Amino acid sequence: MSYENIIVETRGKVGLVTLNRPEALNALNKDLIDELSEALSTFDKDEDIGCIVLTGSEKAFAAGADIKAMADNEYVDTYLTDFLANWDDVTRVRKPVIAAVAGFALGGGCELAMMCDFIIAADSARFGQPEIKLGVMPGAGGTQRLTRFVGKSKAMELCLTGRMMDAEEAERSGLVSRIVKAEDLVEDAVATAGKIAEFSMPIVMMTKESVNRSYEVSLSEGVRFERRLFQSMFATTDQKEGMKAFIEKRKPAFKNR
Ligand code: CO8
Repeated sequence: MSYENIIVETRGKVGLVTLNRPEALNALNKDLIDELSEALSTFDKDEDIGCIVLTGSEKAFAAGADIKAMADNEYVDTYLTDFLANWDDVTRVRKPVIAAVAGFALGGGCELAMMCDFIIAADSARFGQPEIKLGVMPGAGGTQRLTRFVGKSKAMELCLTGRMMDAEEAERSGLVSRIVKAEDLVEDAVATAGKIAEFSMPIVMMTKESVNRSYEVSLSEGVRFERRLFQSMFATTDQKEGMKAFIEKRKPAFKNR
């Protein structure tokens, strides 16, 4: 498939997807989301790819859903077509997806970043859920995921006032894993992804699955789920190799088995 709204590249074992609608600060429309879903699913199935990075431009990761494209939508049509239903396809990707965010990550852009497994922010990054200013509210997980990341008080304030927070506030409140210089963002995210891609793929995927499980179940169920997965890892060749390599003081050669 050829893409018009995203750029898709591979860097070693890393799949890199760059949102590319510069004329609209990467505002998200149906075509872009369809292309993104296709690209992510292709990388997810590709055995040579171990981790994915999703990024935007220096000015904007994404300034939200495309306001011009949805301004005239009618309720019945949005209901019948289940508008936004496939916008969270990124959460169904089984390999890790890192959001590398510079500039604006607003509305659907902030929601898209939060659907990824973790966020690395450039010092220029600005996050917010400004939908309230448009007479709507977040529609792709903003009220839910932001609350889990930063807690009720800050999520409520951000959603009710529409104010933006800068990278430092986002890091302080737990939304982003760390901040890097804007000029180093993509390189840093790709290097981080490359490091993850060197580990055993099934173990990486199970680790992601287990962390994500913590959002869905009680602590005791989550711990039980984790323990069962941990036990199952002793059925893998990579567990044998990883521990043997440690004892023999050498680098492990994982086989993804
Ligand atoms: N939709 C459409 N076009 C946009 C958007 C957008 N969200 N954001 C910016 N643009 C366009 C502008 O209209 C402008 O185009 P033109 O030159 O043709 O007028 C161009 O991008 C550049 O923008 P600005 O001139 O406004 O640039 P500034 O640097 O002055 O301002 C801002 C940057 C502050 C980011 C400003 O553009 C802005 O406030 N944008 C809107 C932000 C917003 O309200 N986002 C929320 C949208 S609603 C939403 O996301 C609902 C979520 C639904 C679920 C999504 C699931 C993933």
